[in-house]
Amino acid sequence: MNLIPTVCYMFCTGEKLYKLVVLSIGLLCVLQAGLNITLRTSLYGCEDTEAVLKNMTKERDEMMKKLTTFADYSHQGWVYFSGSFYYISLEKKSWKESRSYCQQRNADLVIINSREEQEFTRRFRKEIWIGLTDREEEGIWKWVDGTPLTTRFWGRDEPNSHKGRDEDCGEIKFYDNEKSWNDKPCDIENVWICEMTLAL
Ligand code: MAN
Ligand code: CA
Repeated sequence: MNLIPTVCYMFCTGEKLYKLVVLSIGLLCVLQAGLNITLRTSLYGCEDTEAVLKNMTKERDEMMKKLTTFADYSHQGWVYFSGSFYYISLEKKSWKESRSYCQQRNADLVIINSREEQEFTRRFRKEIWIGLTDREEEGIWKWVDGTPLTTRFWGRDEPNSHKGRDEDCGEIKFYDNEKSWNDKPCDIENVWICEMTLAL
């Protein structure tokens, strides 16, 4: 059998050639569509992997930052308790100066908002400045973050502005009793407790 005429018989006549071209274009279209879909899915896969990696890096960095903060504060004598770091001073200062000391260390005077925290501060068995004042408005006691009092642990007959004195700052005084807070003139020097709340 002569090959060239046979092939020509199959494809070279006008109508058959036309069919072949149409068929080839059709096939190419299907192939391209397939390729498109495959490429798209694998590319989306890549984007996903990239996002996951980015997220993991972010989480790692945040964790490292927390660990470093933890190590730094512990190293400088701060004590961790229930989500916060606390610092009890060795020296004595006025309420305002005590507060500045804390603020310079990314903290503030302690804000007591639970019985556990009250117990924690009381156990130092000292007269201690806490983050409580009615300096802005006499008789309206507020925490240093501006929140009003919810849990109160005033001592008996406190706050009393004793003998008409201006007692606008809060301290722990009667530490043998759960009701241990007292109002006292802000210029008196006390030890103090700073609190740095960790955003965990
Ligand atoms: C001292 C001061 C006062 C307090 C009384 C309570 O005078 O600490 O602030 O109210 O003691 O006895
Ligand atoms: Ca008082």
